[in-house]
Amino acid sequence: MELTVLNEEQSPSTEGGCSASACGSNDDQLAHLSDEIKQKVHNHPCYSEEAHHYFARMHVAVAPACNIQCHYCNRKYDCANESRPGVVSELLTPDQAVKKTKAVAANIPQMTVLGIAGPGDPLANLDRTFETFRRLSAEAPDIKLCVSTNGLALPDAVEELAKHNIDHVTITINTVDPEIGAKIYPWIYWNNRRIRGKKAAKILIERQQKGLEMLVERGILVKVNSVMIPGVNDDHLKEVSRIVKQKGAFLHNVMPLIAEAEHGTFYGVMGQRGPSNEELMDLQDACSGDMNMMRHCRQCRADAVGLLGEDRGDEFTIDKIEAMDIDYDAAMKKRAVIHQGIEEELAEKEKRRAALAAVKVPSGPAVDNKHFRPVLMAVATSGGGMINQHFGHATEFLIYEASRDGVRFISHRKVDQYCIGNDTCGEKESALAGSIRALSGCEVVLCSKIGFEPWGLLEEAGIAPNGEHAMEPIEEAVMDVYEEMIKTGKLDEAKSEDSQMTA
Ligand code: CLF
Ligand code: SF4
Repeated sequence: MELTVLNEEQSPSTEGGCSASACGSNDDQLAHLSDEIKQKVHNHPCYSEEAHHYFARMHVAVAPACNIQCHYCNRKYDCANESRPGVVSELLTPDQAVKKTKAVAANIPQMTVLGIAGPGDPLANLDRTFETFRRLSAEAPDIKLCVSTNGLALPDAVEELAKHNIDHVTITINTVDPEIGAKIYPWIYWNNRRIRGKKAAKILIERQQKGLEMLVERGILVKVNSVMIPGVNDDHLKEVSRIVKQKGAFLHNVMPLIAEAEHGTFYGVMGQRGPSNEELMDLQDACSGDMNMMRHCRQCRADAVGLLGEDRGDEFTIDKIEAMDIDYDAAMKKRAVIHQGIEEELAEKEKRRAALAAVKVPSGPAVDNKHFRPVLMAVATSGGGMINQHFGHATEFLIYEASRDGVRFISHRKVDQYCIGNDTCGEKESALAGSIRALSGCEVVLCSKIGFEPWGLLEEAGIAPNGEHAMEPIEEAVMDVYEEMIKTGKLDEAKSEDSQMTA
């Protein structure tokens, strides 16, 4: 079937707790989907949390103009609906974009998705966006095409999107209430007029909802992005989640507002704050009863290249691409072999996971009927679903929660890399202190290796460094450590300390 509204079989469990799919967990995340939808998402790094460890995406910045104004955006920078604010991307012509896509696909065979996400709104730049898509769907048919939009021009573009086999569309929907919308969007440019206030927000909301319905009718997968703006739309986003799920959206990505005065945005200058890690996590949990949540978004640049969280854009500047001679037919053959290898690895991983799940961990007379609190663990990884990165080389940590129900992916936290060689750990004190602060709430950090100095500082901060699971699959290692904590009574102790504190 084409995707319409998720039916009972497909939809994530809503029976309280934390269903695998609803939480973006690794636990057989795709199992509840039809084969056709699995085919669409299994190698899309944004639509599948599992896939983002293995498959890469790239963006081409072909779309400079925008048709609305968001209070968290400064037009000098990329569209903040998908991108981290304050970032400027290299603008390309459609021809350069096609060359760049083929060059990246040939050199990074794990790249499966080409997205257009700015630097303005792709659908406010219809000619440039569709020329790029038209050419790529003909010349590079093994690449999935993806687009992200504010939705204002979407209803008029749906037919053309469907024609080019664009299976993945993101709409940024921050509200379904014009009162709230007027606090986020000062104006829209619509039918050759600038419209302001509630009237503008009402039109934008109607166009977004209509676009969503039209895409779903045509079987196109829709991801909804929402920027969480404390005090403006945070309480309202659960309602947004409910409505877009009801209309058939596949995934909801609640992103934190990033507002800094130096970005020159209205919110930045006015001192509007973004949410804390905890506030974001709580809202994602609250929304997850209603739909699949994305928790691994990295708010990429409009010219990002590589695995989510890494940026290899410097290897593919226009000068460098012009000097490359790409035989795309040969590249497609090589890509197919590599993709097949990854699929086989994923199938193996799935089997191991099923075997692990069958042995309900941990169990036995010593632990049965006892409550053990969940534990957050940070993981340093450079991809492949493995613990394979030195603590000091990490620019981000993936955060997992281990509990007796299993392991679930929670979020990622960015840090400054402080170690540039094996002997330099600890030299840049402030970056190290920043990393430790970023890991607050975590009790363990798993990495392939760690220096003496950070080891001591982490321990002082109450975070246990662990290098014993180097080169092991993440979820298995996280569960092993959790089991060990139970066996050695660490969770008992913490529990009794907690109860003493509350007594
Ligand atoms: Fe790009 Fe967006 Fe397509 Fe992904 S990104 S257009 S859906 S291919 Fe992904 Fe980047 Fe988050 Fe976007 S991590 S910002 S959600
Ligand atoms: Fe900026 Fe994107 Fe909003 Fe346009 S849609 S104003 S580019 S954040």
